[in-house]
Amino acid sequence: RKQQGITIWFTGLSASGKSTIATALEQHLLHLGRTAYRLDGDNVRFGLNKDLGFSEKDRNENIRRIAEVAKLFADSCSVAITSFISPYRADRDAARQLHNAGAPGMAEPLPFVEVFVDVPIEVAEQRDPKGLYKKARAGEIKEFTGISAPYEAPENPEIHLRSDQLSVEEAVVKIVKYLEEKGYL
Ligand code: GGZ
Repeated sequence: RKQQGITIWFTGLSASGKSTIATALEQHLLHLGRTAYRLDGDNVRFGLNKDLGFSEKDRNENIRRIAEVAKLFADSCSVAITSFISPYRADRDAARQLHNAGAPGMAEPLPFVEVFVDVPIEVAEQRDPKGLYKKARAGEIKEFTGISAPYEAPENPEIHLRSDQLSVEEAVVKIVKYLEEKGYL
């Protein structure tokens, strides 16, 4: 049976734990024998999207391109795992719509699973692994999500993780269970 491709779309604040959980999920899927590929700031913002910054317009374009790339991976039967703040609901909904429309010439939509990595801003700010919240508070970084730029929380994500109340392993198990129940794995 040909495996079905799928996009797993993480969203959440800086330092919410998106990348940690996404990396652990990718490892888990690879061990299961699935082809999985993670798109994140390190492999997208320094390459394909190196012309983009953090204005609202640039973030819209960042997410639009990432959605297109994720769809291509999903269309190739891979599990595309995206790990970006993706703060605007409309951008995430457009990514979902793109997957719902399916591949060109294909009737089937590509499954799209939105994973909200939810932590209170106070927790993210306390973690501050790169000192970015501190810089944002000091006005050294403009338009920083949660401080001086908006984060529009998902209203109806497929999966809602309180990452400060779950271990990374528990978060992965929750996602994998959902994927199994849906018959995506
Ligand atoms: C938010 C910023 C900003 C501003 C730099 N706002 O914790 P990080 O460092 O590793 O993750 C953040 C990353 C956000 O990039 P995304 O492509 O995920 O953002 S979006 O989806 O909104 O386009 C943070 C760093 O880049 N960073 N400046 N102003 N995060």
